[in-house]
Amino acid sequence: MPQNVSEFMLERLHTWGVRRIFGFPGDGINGIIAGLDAHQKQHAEAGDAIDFIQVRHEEQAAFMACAHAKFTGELGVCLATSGPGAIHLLNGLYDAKNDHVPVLALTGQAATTAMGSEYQQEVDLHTLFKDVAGEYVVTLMSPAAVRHAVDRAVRSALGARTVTALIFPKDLQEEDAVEEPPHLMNFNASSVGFAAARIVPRDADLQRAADLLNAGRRVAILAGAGAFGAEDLLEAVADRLQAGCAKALLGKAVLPDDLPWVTGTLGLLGTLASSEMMTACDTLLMVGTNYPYAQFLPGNGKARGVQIDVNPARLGMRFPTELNLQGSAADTLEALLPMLQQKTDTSWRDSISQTRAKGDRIDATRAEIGGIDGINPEDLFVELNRRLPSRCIITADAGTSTNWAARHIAMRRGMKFSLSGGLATMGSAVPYAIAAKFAFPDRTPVALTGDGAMQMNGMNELITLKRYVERFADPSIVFVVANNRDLNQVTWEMRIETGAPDYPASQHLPDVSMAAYAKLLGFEGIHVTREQDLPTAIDAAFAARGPVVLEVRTDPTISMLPPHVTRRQAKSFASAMLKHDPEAAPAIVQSVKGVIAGMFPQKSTRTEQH
Ligand SMILES: Cc1ncc(C[n+]2csc(CCOP(=O)(O)OP(=O)(O)O)c2C)c(N)n1
Ligand SMILES: [Mg+2]
Repeated sequence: MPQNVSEFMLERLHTWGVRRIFGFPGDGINGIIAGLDAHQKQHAEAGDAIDFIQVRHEEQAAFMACAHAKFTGELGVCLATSGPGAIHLLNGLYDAKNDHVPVLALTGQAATTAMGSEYQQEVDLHTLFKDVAGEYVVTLMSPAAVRHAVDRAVRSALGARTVTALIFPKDLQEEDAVEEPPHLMNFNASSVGFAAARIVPRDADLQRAADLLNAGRRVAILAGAGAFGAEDLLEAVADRLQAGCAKALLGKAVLPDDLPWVTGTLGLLGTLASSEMMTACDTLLMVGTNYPYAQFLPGNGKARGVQIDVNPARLGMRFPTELNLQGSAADTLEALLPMLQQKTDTSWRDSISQTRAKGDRIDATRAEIGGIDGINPEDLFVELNRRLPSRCIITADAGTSTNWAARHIAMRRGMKFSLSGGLATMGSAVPYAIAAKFAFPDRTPVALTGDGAMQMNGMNELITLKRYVERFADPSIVFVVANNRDLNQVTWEMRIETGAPDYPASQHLPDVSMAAYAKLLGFEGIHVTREQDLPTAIDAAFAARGPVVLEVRTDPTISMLPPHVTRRQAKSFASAMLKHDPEAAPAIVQSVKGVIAGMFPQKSTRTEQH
């Protein structure tokens, strides 16, 4: 029996190497869902079929596809029905687009016989996806077009590192496939496969970059997610230049933080060492980063700069770099390295490690400030950092968890870290962690998230995990929920950026116990309300042989002020407090303690455990 369009499309994806699709059914994709069943039966003996992971909400399928792409480097694929299902995908697709990872969205559509009649669940999906999947979106109208459309959608997503979309009208899904389009006019003969180019600047441009970097006395590097795959070369270049290196948040796992010249993250969520390095450097080398906050880079005219990025559009955007080199990170650094002279003066790196030590002492001191209305979240993250299992995969949600993770979670070799970077959408940490578990079943994903994100959709997605948990020989996966009864990140942003007081109607959240909810699902739920219980609770969470929700009652009055607050931010904050912020009294007390800790960091009294 010939394959139908759906079966052929899935077989073609299989040939491309796709082995997992995240999705949710609907009658707009009945043909594709039935095709999945047929595909799996056909591949049962070989045991290599495409797996279908059923989520609770299509947005989560898109987040999982995005996370799969981020953590594995492969194409992520998600599937949703026409109309509402396709619309639900959007946020997760933008997450992938904005962070430049390859994701293919497959959706249904009204039948070709009904299209254009405002039919049930008919939405102009081609237009809807035109922006997010602008690189390639097509509504299939003929079985003979399926082969080239699939090939092009996959290749375009991989090549341009972006989102593409294939829209399948209902009736088309069940038509007989045309596996070999005829060798005739109006048909195509497409193929599978893609080899990414080695993109390296011309020698003369590399030499100019090397001259500029060789001339620098205090070189700072900023590395982003574009530097993944170039880790060793980055380290070699940094050593040659005796440079310090800060990391954009998405590139946090590019270099381990135990190297003394790695300063961690940069900016409002960054470290003192990164901030001071950017202020004091005379040369900046940016590698694979689209870091948006130009104000945290060296001041105009304060440093000379070189940038390396595979995408010309991202060059010379945030900082007036003298040399903007188009190139893939590893290939370009490899070509640059022999042109760099070995610097011998260690004083710049020495000053960086001194500032690092000072920043660490400030952070440790701040973490020891007792919470008023719950545990100090910094304490939670410091304790967590000491206990993270090796090779764990960390995901963080939009919210204060990302702040604390950025500053307090130190990357060790072999760990992975990601989050919704460019879009910074809430609700991504839980699906990211679940997708990480599917991709790396022998590792422990650790989702760092807030009560708001859990209430938004994290709770629902735990149900997805419940369905699949039995599959994993090692089912360890930990969800750390900072329950502060508040949309705290925004509460602080309003205070610091806008000078607006806390507005409970919009900012406060009902107190819902995520630990109790975890137990309802049959998972382990640990609820910590006293800071002295943190170490044992965290150890118990990582020792568990199954999913754990570690809910920590944290204090919403601990300020998000970074160790390097600007006067303007401090002023906005003070004016918010004067505008009768309902949390004013405790928030002021906590912030003053934080500032004092910044001025007089003491040696931590806690003993290092790991
Ligand atoms: C989908 C979406 N809606 C709104 C926001 C704005 N936002 C960013 S962080 C945040 C608060 C998150 O609250 P919670 O998850 O409780 O974490 P907390 O900051 O309290 O630790 C909000 C509303 C966003 N980033 N994404
Ligand atoms: Mg919260």
